[in-house]
Amino acid sequence: KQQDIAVIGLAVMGRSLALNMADHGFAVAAYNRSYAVSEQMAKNHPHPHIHIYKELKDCVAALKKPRKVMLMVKAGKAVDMVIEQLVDLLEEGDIILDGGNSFFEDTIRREQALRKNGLHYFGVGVSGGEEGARFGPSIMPGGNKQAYDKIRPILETIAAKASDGKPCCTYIGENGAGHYVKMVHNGIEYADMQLISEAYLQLKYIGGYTNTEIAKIFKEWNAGELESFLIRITADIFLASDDRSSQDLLDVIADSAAQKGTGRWTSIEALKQGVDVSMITASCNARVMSNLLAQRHQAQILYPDRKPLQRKNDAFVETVRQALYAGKILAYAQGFALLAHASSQYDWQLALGEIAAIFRAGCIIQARFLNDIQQAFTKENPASHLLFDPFFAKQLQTHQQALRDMVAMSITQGLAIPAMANAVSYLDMFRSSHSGANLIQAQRDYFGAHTFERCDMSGSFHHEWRRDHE
Ligand code: NBP
Repeated sequence: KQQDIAVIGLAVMGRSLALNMADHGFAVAAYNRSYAVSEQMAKNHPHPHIHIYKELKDCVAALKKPRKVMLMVKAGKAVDMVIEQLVDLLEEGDIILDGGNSFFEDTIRREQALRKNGLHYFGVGVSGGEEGARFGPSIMPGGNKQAYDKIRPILETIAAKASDGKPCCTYIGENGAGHYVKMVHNGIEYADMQLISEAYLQLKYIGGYTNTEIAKIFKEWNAGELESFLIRITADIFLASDDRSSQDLLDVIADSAAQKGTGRWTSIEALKQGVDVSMITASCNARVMSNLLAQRHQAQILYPDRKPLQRKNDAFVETVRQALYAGKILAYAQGFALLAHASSQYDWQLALGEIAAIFRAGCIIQARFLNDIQQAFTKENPASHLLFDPFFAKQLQTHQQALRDMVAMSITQGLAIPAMANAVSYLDMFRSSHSGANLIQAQRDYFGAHTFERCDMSGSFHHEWRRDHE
């Protein structure tokens, strides 16, 4: 029997995706560079629809035409190495899909190169970790639109299904669009996680709540407008106890966070595009600073912590909740603003509403309020920015005071809340009638004759500043 699709790379993600495809009845040809990994998979996860091949050429030869080969190998040069091997084994019209976290510029380059060989190349963002890949991820495919129809049945079948039954997979755009959207998804994920950890610090060090109490608070939050995968798993995290000590597990986990790079890519890309994603950047920096454990320890002596306050009451918890929700709206608004800008920059015609829709299940940032974002961007004449949408404008009008209060309280208390602080600054820059840029223009003209524009007449002006103070 001929195989429907090949999965190359059988580490955690490839294995899970292959099993997911096989569960849905697709015949999967599976291959891993190190055969021992393949054997391990055959032993631990045998499946009647998965056929394992020792040689890549045999794996490819077993495929129905046009052949579909999905790469789930480490992002970077491994992808180029596998493509190089595949080029000789594939023929015109065949399709390579890269399901890893590849940098979108690499995807643009690879798509262009393979097009010359008559091959279709899809950069496919896959979110949801192992669990998502195994039982239904959110999938963001970018590549040739006509060729999408050939891979659509497989991708849409294995994708997560949102509450309305729709698959969390949709054609995103040409070349690197899918990986771009995945990158921004991860950037938003960074900001969302940072906001949640700031709310945790506030509940603990201003509110004086215990982990068990915070778990209960998060459970309650998850029944309302904050409902999301991240809030749900965080509630569980507060309840886990350490089996090596009698402490809560969270309290023995080292306070220093790692990063693999997709958040940083988002931040660098946004700077290049001239789009403000300050909350994502702040979240990357928070992880960077968290790693300076020795320095932080030393600085503690010079600048000690304030004594935790005991603001334990329901009104305080509600203020934290509203601050978190307002922060979350602003973080997603920044991410979607970057997508909107990139869409025209790269000529991708990104459908922001569709993108919000496929984030509703399967992925790490899945959240109830993505339904509202979807609606905001799919209505007739959608707003140019999420903060102009009437629903979100109303939400922020009612919740922004809580965000300001929590930022002020945290700063007074000496708690690091970079995402929330940047959320307030972003909102204030966004809505400000006086940004201070008039003074900056004057300074630029003073020292560099950069010229300035006037409010009352058009044209470009220069002033001989030095004379004023001589
Ligand atoms: P890894 O990113 O750890 O990659 C391991 C796989 O790459 C193995 O199959 C390995 O084969 C293969 N590989 C390497 Br390394 N170099 C190779 C080469 N030169 N030629 C052929 N194969 C090579 O696996 P993963 O964690 O399953 O992730 C796969 C992709 O999915 C990555 O891009 C990752 O960023 C992305 N992703 C991961 C997650 C997650 O939660 N883990 C979520 C979303 C996306 P070997 O066994 O022979 O070394």
